[in-house]
Amino acid sequence: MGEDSQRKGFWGTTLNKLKSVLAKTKEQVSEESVEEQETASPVQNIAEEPQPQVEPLASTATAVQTKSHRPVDEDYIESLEERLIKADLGLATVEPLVQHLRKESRGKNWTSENVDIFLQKEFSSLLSETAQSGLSFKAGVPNIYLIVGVNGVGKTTSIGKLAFRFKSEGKKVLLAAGDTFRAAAESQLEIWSQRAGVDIVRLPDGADPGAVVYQALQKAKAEQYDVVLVDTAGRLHNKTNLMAELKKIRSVVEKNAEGMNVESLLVLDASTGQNGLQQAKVFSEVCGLTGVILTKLDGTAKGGVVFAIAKELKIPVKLIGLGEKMEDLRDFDSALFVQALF
Ligand SMILES: Nc1nc2c(ncn2[C@@H]2O[C@H](COP(=O)(O)OP(=O)(O)OP(=O)(O)O)[C@@H](O)[C@H]2O)c(=O)[nH]1
Ligand SMILES: [Mg+2]
Repeated sequence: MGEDSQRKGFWGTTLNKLKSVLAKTKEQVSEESVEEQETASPVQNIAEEPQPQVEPLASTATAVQTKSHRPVDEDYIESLEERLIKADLGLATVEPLVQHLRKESRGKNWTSENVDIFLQKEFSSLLSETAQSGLSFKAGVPNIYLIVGVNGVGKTTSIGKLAFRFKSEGKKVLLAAGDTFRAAAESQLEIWSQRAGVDIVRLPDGADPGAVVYQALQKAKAEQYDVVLVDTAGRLHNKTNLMAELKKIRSVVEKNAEGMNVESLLVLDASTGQNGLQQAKVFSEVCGLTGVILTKLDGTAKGGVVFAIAKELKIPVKLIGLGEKMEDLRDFDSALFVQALF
Protein backbone atom coordinates (compact mmCIF):
# COMPACT_ATOMS: atom_id res chain seq x y z
CA MET A 1 0.00 0.00 0.00
CA GLY A 2 1.40 3.43 -0.97
CA GLU A 3 1.92 6.25 1.51
CA ASP A 4 -0.96 8.17 -0.01
CA SER A 5 -3.53 5.44 0.26
CA GLN A 6 -2.32 4.68 3.78
CA ARG A 7 -2.98 8.27 4.71
CA LYS A 8 -6.41 8.24 3.12
CA GLY A 9 -7.11 5.06 5.04
CA PHE A 10 -6.10 6.83 8.19
CA TRP A 11 -8.30 9.81 7.54
CA GLY A 12 -11.22 7.52 6.76
CA THR A 13 -10.70 5.85 10.13
CA THR A 14 -10.31 9.18 11.84
CA LEU A 15 -13.49 10.47 10.30
CA ASN A 16 -15.37 7.39 11.43
CA LYS A 17 -13.97 7.79 14.92
CA LEU A 18 -15.00 11.43 14.95
CA LYS A 19 -18.46 10.53 13.75
CA SER A 20 -18.83 7.83 16.37
CA VAL A 21 -18.31 10.50 18.98
CA LEU A 22 -21.54 12.01 17.76
CA ALA A 23 -23.31 9.04 19.20
CA LYS A 24 -22.14 10.08 22.64
CA THR A 25 -24.66 11.86 24.76
CA LYS A 26 -24.21 15.54 25.48
CA GLU A 27 -23.62 14.57 29.12
CA GLN A 28 -20.60 12.46 28.19
CA VAL A 29 -19.13 15.30 26.19
CA SER A 30 -19.65 17.69 29.10
CA GLU A 31 -18.02 15.28 31.53
CA GLU A 32 -14.94 15.10 29.30
CA SER A 33 -14.68 18.89 29.16
CA VAL A 34 -14.74 19.02 32.95
CA GLU A 35 -12.01 16.39 33.17
CA GLU A 36 -9.86 18.34 30.74
CA GLN A 37 -10.26 21.47 32.83
CA GLU A 38 -9.34 19.67 36.02
CA THR A 39 -6.08 18.39 34.59
CA ALA A 40 -5.11 21.72 33.04
CA SER A 41 -1.67 23.02 34.02
CA PRO A 42 -0.96 26.59 35.15
CA VAL A 43 0.17 27.45 31.64
CA GLN A 44 -2.83 25.78 30.09
CA ASN A 45 -4.88 28.23 32.10
CA ILE A 46 -3.29 31.15 30.26
CA ALA A 47 -6.66 31.92 28.68
CA GLU A 48 -8.85 33.29 31.39
CA GLU A 49 -12.09 33.60 29.43
CA PRO A 50 -14.51 30.69 29.76
CA GLN A 51 -13.98 28.20 26.95
CA PRO A 52 -16.93 27.11 24.82
CA GLN A 53 -17.95 23.48 25.07
CA VAL A 54 -15.90 21.45 22.65
CA GLU A 55 -17.51 19.31 19.94
CA PRO A 56 -15.91 17.24 17.21
CA LEU A 57 -15.59 19.18 13.97
CA ALA A 58 -17.12 16.33 12.05
CA SER A 59 -20.38 16.82 13.91
CA THR A 60 -20.80 20.09 12.09
CA ALA A 61 -20.57 18.47 8.71
CA THR A 62 -22.64 15.47 9.69
CA ALA A 63 -25.36 17.63 11.11
CA VAL A 64 -25.40 19.59 7.90
CA GLN A 65 -25.45 16.44 5.80
CA THR A 66 -28.35 14.84 7.66
CA LYS A 67 -30.47 17.87 6.84
CA SER A 68 -29.32 17.87 3.24
CA HIS A 69 -32.52 19.21 1.74
CA ARG A 70 -33.07 21.85 4.30
CA PRO A 71 -33.09 25.35 2.83
CA VAL A 72 -30.44 27.70 4.10
CA ASP A 73 -32.41 30.24 6.09
CA GLU A 74 -31.46 32.40 9.07
CA ASP A 75 -32.25 29.63 11.59
CA TYR A 76 -30.02 27.27 9.69
CA ILE A 77 -27.16 29.75 9.58
CA GLU A 78 -27.47 30.50 13.28
CA SER A 79 -27.35 26.84 14.24
CA LEU A 80 -24.37 26.32 11.95
CA GLU A 81 -22.60 29.27 13.57
CA GLU A 82 -23.17 27.77 17.00
CA ARG A 83 -21.81 24.42 15.87
CA LEU A 84 -18.71 25.94 14.33
CA ILE A 85 -17.95 27.74 17.56
CA LYS A 86 -18.44 24.53 19.52
CA ALA A 87 -16.14 22.76 17.07
CA ASP A 88 -13.26 24.91 18.35
CA LEU A 89 -12.92 27.29 15.45
CA GLY A 90 -13.26 30.35 17.65
CA LEU A 91 -15.41 33.45 17.27
CA ALA A 92 -12.82 35.47 15.39
CA THR A 93 -12.74 32.80 12.68
CA VAL A 94 -16.42 31.92 12.65
CA GLU A 95 -17.96 35.40 12.49
CA PRO A 96 -16.41 36.51 9.18
CA LEU A 97 -16.99 33.04 7.76
CA VAL A 98 -20.69 33.15 8.59
CA GLN A 99 -21.03 36.70 7.27
CA HIS A 100 -19.47 35.55 4.05
CA LEU A 101 -21.92 32.62 3.93
CA ARG A 102 -24.90 34.98 4.37
CA LYS A 103 -23.66 37.15 1.53
CA GLU A 104 -22.89 34.25 -0.79
CA SER A 105 -26.13 32.34 -0.20
CA ARG A 106 -28.51 35.32 -0.34
CA GLY A 107 -31.25 34.91 -2.98
CA LYS A 108 -29.70 31.72 -4.35
CA ASN A 109 -31.95 29.02 -2.82
CA TRP A 110 -28.95 27.26 -1.33
CA THR A 111 -29.37 23.92 0.40
CA SER A 112 -27.01 22.49 2.98
CA GLU A 113 -25.12 20.73 0.20
CA ASN A 114 -24.08 24.11 -1.18
CA VAL A 115 -23.03 25.03 2.34
CA ASP A 116 -20.79 21.94 2.53
CA ILE A 117 -18.97 22.99 -0.61
CA PHE A 118 -18.74 26.57 0.62
CA LEU A 119 -17.29 25.47 3.98
CA GLN A 120 -14.72 23.19 2.37
CA LYS A 121 -13.49 26.09 0.26
CA GLU A 122 -13.42 28.46 3.22
CA PHE A 123 -11.54 26.02 5.44
CA SER A 124 -8.99 25.35 2.73
CA SER A 125 -8.46 29.04 2.17
CA LEU A 126 -8.04 29.65 5.92
CA LEU A 127 -5.24 27.10 6.02
CA SER A 128 -3.66 28.51 2.89
CA GLU A 129 -3.06 31.78 4.79
CA THR A 130 0.14 30.15 5.94
CA ALA A 131 2.47 28.59 3.41
CA GLN A 132 2.01 24.86 3.91
CA SER A 133 5.33 23.13 4.07
CA GLY A 134 7.02 20.36 5.96
CA LEU A 135 9.96 20.94 8.27
CA SER A 136 12.76 22.99 6.78
CA PHE A 137 16.09 21.22 6.45
CA LYS A 138 19.48 22.48 5.33
CA ALA A 139 22.05 19.94 4.21
CA GLY A 140 25.62 20.17 5.50
CA VAL A 141 24.88 22.01 8.76
CA PRO A 142 23.19 20.99 12.01
CA ASN A 143 19.43 21.60 11.90
CA ILE A 144 18.08 22.61 15.29
CA TYR A 145 14.48 21.85 16.21
CA LEU A 146 13.41 23.42 19.49
CA ILE A 147 10.32 21.62 20.75
CA VAL A 148 8.10 23.61 23.11
CA GLY A 149 4.61 23.39 24.59
CA VAL A 150 2.69 23.00 27.84
CA ASN A 151 3.01 19.81 29.84
CA GLY A 152 1.65 16.55 28.57
CA VAL A 153 0.97 17.63 24.99
CA GLY A 154 3.47 15.17 23.50
CA LYS A 155 6.78 17.05 23.17
CA THR A 156 9.06 14.20 24.22
CA THR A 157 7.08 11.63 22.24
CA SER A 158 7.18 13.83 19.12
CA ILE A 159 10.95 14.14 19.53
CA GLY A 160 11.21 10.34 19.66
CA LYS A 161 9.14 10.09 16.49
CA LEU A 162 11.17 12.78 14.72
CA ALA A 163 14.44 11.13 15.77
CA PHE A 164 13.21 7.87 14.29
CA ARG A 165 12.15 9.61 11.07
CA PHE A 166 15.43 11.48 10.58
CA LYS A 167 17.46 8.42 11.49
CA SER A 168 15.52 6.32 8.94
CA GLU A 169 16.45 8.94 6.36
CA GLY A 170 20.09 8.29 7.15
CA LYS A 171 20.68 11.48 9.14
CA LYS A 172 22.95 11.80 12.16
CA VAL A 173 20.69 12.77 15.04
CA LEU A 174 21.36 14.18 18.51
CA LEU A 175 18.82 14.73 21.27
CA ALA A 176 19.25 17.44 23.90
CA ALA A 177 17.60 16.68 27.25
CA GLY A 178 16.58 20.27 27.97
CA ASP A 179 13.75 19.32 30.32
CA THR A 180 15.90 19.16 33.45
CA PHE A 181 13.03 20.03 35.75
CA ARG A 182 12.02 16.41 36.21
CA ALA A 183 14.62 13.63 36.24
CA ALA A 184 11.95 11.34 34.78
CA ALA A 185 11.73 13.55 31.71
CA GLU A 186 15.41 13.03 30.91
CA SER A 187 15.08 9.28 31.39
CA GLN A 188 12.05 9.28 29.12
CA LEU A 189 14.10 11.02 26.42
CA GLU A 190 16.96 8.60 26.95
CA ILE A 191 14.58 5.68 26.31
CA TRP A 192 13.47 7.34 23.08
CA SER A 193 17.11 7.85 22.05
CA GLN A 194 17.73 4.12 22.50
CA ARG A 195 14.58 3.16 20.63
CA ALA A 196 15.45 5.37 17.70
CA GLY A 197 19.15 4.51 17.91
CA VAL A 198 20.37 8.11 18.20
CA ASP A 199 22.70 9.98 20.58
CA ILE A 200 21.72 12.18 23.49
CA VAL A 201 23.27 14.98 25.53
CA ARG A 202 22.17 14.74 29.12
CA LEU A 203 23.68 16.55 32.11
CA PRO A 204 23.30 15.60 35.79
CA ASP A 205 19.76 16.08 37.14
CA GLY A 206 18.76 19.66 37.81
CA ALA A 207 21.39 21.09 35.43
CA ASP A 208 20.76 24.35 33.63
CA PRO A 209 18.86 23.59 30.40
CA GLY A 210 20.83 26.39 28.70
CA ALA A 211 24.02 24.42 29.45
CA VAL A 212 22.52 21.24 27.98
CA VAL A 213 21.61 23.06 24.78
CA TYR A 214 25.02 24.75 24.60
CA GLN A 215 26.78 21.41 24.94
CA ALA A 216 24.53 19.78 22.36
CA LEU A 217 25.21 22.55 19.84
CA GLN A 218 28.98 22.33 20.38
CA LYS A 219 28.87 18.56 19.95
CA ALA A 220 26.68 18.88 16.84
CA LYS A 221 29.20 21.28 15.25
CA ALA A 222 32.28 19.29 16.24
CA GLU A 223 30.88 15.91 15.22
CA GLN A 224 28.82 17.02 12.23
CA TYR A 225 25.37 16.04 13.31
CA ASP A 226 22.57 16.78 10.82
CA VAL A 227 19.81 17.16 13.39
CA VAL A 228 19.54 18.34 17.00
CA LEU A 229 16.16 17.87 18.67
CA VAL A 230 15.83 19.93 21.85
CA ASP A 231 13.36 18.78 24.51
CA THR A 232 12.08 21.45 26.90
CA ALA A 233 10.04 21.53 30.09
CA GLY A 234 6.28 21.98 29.85
CA ARG A 235 5.82 22.87 33.48
CA LEU A 236 7.98 24.68 36.02
CA HIS A 237 7.01 26.17 39.36
CA ASN A 238 5.07 28.82 37.49
CA LYS A 239 4.50 30.26 34.06
CA THR A 240 6.99 33.12 34.49
CA ASN A 241 9.81 30.67 35.29
CA LEU A 242 8.92 28.53 32.33
CA MET A 243 8.91 31.45 29.93
CA ALA A 244 12.20 32.80 31.35
CA GLU A 245 13.78 29.37 30.88
CA LEU A 246 12.56 29.09 27.29
CA LYS A 247 13.83 32.59 26.53
CA LYS A 248 17.22 31.58 27.82
CA ILE A 249 17.30 28.38 25.77
CA ARG A 250 16.25 30.36 22.73
CA SER A 251 19.05 32.87 23.25
CA VAL A 252 21.64 30.09 23.69
CA VAL A 253 20.46 28.68 20.37
CA GLU A 254 20.61 32.08 18.66
CA LYS A 255 24.13 32.76 19.91
CA ASN A 256 25.49 29.36 18.93
CA ALA A 257 23.63 28.36 15.80
CA GLU A 258 25.13 30.73 13.26
CA GLY A 259 24.66 29.37 9.76
CA MET A 260 22.44 26.56 11.03
CA ASN A 261 18.79 26.00 10.25
CA VAL A 262 16.61 26.62 13.33
CA GLU A 263 12.93 25.86 13.84
CA SER A 264 10.82 26.43 16.97
CA LEU A 265 7.93 24.03 16.98
CA LEU A 266 4.94 24.30 19.28
CA VAL A 267 3.40 20.97 20.22
CA LEU A 268 -0.36 21.25 20.63
CA ASP A 269 -2.76 18.57 21.82
CA ALA A 270 -5.53 18.48 19.19
CA SER A 271 -8.20 18.38 21.87
CA THR A 272 -7.05 21.53 23.62
CA GLY A 273 -9.72 23.74 22.11
CA GLN A 274 -9.42 27.49 21.73
CA ASN A 275 -6.93 27.55 24.58
CA GLY A 276 -4.45 26.32 21.97
CA LEU A 277 -4.57 29.73 20.30
CA GLN A 278 -3.61 31.39 23.57
CA GLN A 279 -0.76 28.90 24.05
CA ALA A 280 0.44 29.64 20.52
CA LYS A 281 0.39 33.40 21.24
CA VAL A 282 2.39 33.09 24.44
CA PHE A 283 5.00 30.67 23.09
CA SER A 284 5.26 32.62 19.87
CA GLU A 285 6.26 35.76 21.81
CA VAL A 286 8.97 33.88 23.66
CA CYS A 287 10.30 31.49 21.00
CA GLY A 288 9.27 32.93 17.62
CA LEU A 289 7.41 29.81 16.47
CA THR A 290 7.95 28.49 12.95
CA GLY A 291 5.36 25.73 13.09
CA VAL A 292 2.97 23.54 15.04
CA ILE A 293 2.96 19.81 15.70
CA LEU A 294 -0.66 18.80 16.28
CA THR A 295 -0.74 15.64 18.40
CA LYS A 296 -3.33 13.09 19.45
CA LEU A 297 -5.36 13.31 16.26
CA ASP A 298 -5.89 9.57 16.64
CA GLY A 299 -8.33 10.16 19.49
CA THR A 300 -11.63 11.98 19.26
CA ALA A 301 -9.58 14.79 17.85
CA LYS A 302 -11.04 18.20 17.27
CA GLY A 303 -8.08 20.22 16.04
CA GLY A 304 -10.29 23.10 14.87
CA VAL A 305 -8.00 25.54 16.64
CA VAL A 306 -5.47 25.25 13.81
CA PHE A 307 -7.74 27.45 11.68
CA ALA A 308 -7.56 30.22 14.26
CA ILE A 309 -3.79 29.79 14.58
CA ALA A 310 -3.36 29.98 10.81
CA LYS A 311 -5.62 33.01 10.56
CA GLU A 312 -4.45 35.05 13.52
CA LEU A 313 -0.83 34.06 13.94
CA LYS A 314 0.03 32.79 10.47
CA ILE A 315 1.79 29.79 11.95
CA PRO A 316 1.50 26.62 9.85
CA VAL A 317 0.86 23.14 11.14
CA LYS A 318 3.80 21.07 9.94
CA LEU A 319 3.33 17.65 11.50
CA ILE A 320 0.60 15.60 13.09
CA GLY A 321 0.79 12.92 15.78
CA LEU A 322 -1.43 9.89 15.33
CA GLY A 323 -0.51 7.70 18.26
CA GLU A 324 2.12 6.85 20.81
CA LYS A 325 4.43 4.81 18.62
CA MET A 326 7.60 5.86 16.86
CA GLU A 327 6.08 5.69 13.40
CA ASP A 328 2.91 7.62 14.33
CA LEU A 329 3.99 10.94 12.84
CA ARG A 330 2.94 12.39 9.48
CA ASP A 331 3.42 15.58 7.54
CA PHE A 332 0.36 17.78 7.79
CA ASP A 333 -1.73 17.70 4.64
CA SER A 334 -4.27 20.54 4.66
CA ALA A 335 -6.40 19.04 1.86
CA LEU A 336 -6.77 15.75 3.75
CA PHE A 337 -7.39 17.59 7.01
CA VAL A 338 -10.27 19.58 5.50
CA GLN A 339 -11.58 16.49 3.75
CA ALA A 340 -11.62 14.64 7.08
CA LEU A 341 -13.97 17.27 8.50
CA PHE A 342 -16.66 16.23 6.01
N1 LIG B 1 -2.77 8.89 21.42
C1 LIG B 1 -1.69 9.66 21.36
N2 LIG B 1 -0.96 9.87 22.45
C2 LIG B 1 0.12 10.66 22.36
C3 LIG B 1 0.49 11.30 21.15
N3 LIG B 1 1.60 12.04 21.40
C4 LIG B 1 1.90 11.85 22.71
N4 LIG B 1 1.01 11.03 23.30
C5 LIG B 1 0.96 10.59 24.71
O1 LIG B 1 0.76 11.73 25.52
C6 LIG B 1 1.39 11.55 26.78
C7 LIG B 1 2.33 12.72 27.07
O2 LIG B 1 3.36 12.70 26.11
P1 LIG B 1 4.80 13.34 26.40
O3 LIG B 1 5.57 13.18 25.15
O4 LIG B 1 5.39 12.83 27.65
O5 LIG B 1 4.37 14.84 26.59
P2 LIG B 1 5.32 16.07 26.99
O6 LIG B 1 4.77 17.26 26.29
O7 LIG B 1 6.74 15.74 26.76
O8 LIG B 1 5.00 16.19 28.55
P3 LIG B 1 5.89 16.94 29.68
O9 LIG B 1 7.30 16.50 29.50
O10 LIG B 1 5.27 16.49 30.95
O11 LIG B 1 5.72 18.40 29.48
C8 LIG B 1 2.13 10.22 26.70
O12 LIG B 1 1.34 9.24 27.31
C9 LIG B 1 2.23 9.97 25.20
O13 LIG B 1 2.30 8.60 24.88
C10 LIG B 1 -0.33 11.07 19.99
O14 LIG B 1 -0.12 11.60 18.88
N5 LIG B 1 -1.41 10.25 20.15
MG1 LIG C 1 8.39 15.76 28.02
